[in-house]
Amino acid sequence: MQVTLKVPRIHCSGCVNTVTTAVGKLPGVTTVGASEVTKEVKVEFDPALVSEQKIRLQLVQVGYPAA
Ligand SMILES: [Cu+2]
Repeated sequence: MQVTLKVPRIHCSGCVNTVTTAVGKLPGVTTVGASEVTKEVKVEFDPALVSEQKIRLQLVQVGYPAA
């Protein structure tokens, strides 16, 4: 399953690293693609192990809430 989230606070490659690391370490997340240009985070995940809600919660916890 794939979801694309808009994360307005991503503004540089440091933010991209923070977001990619935080979401990437969630069990069940297979791929994370973040961009400071589009301010989007594309996440591929196994819905049996993780949910969009958990991904959103993780983003909030590292200071990058999705819109
Ligand atoms: Cu930044």
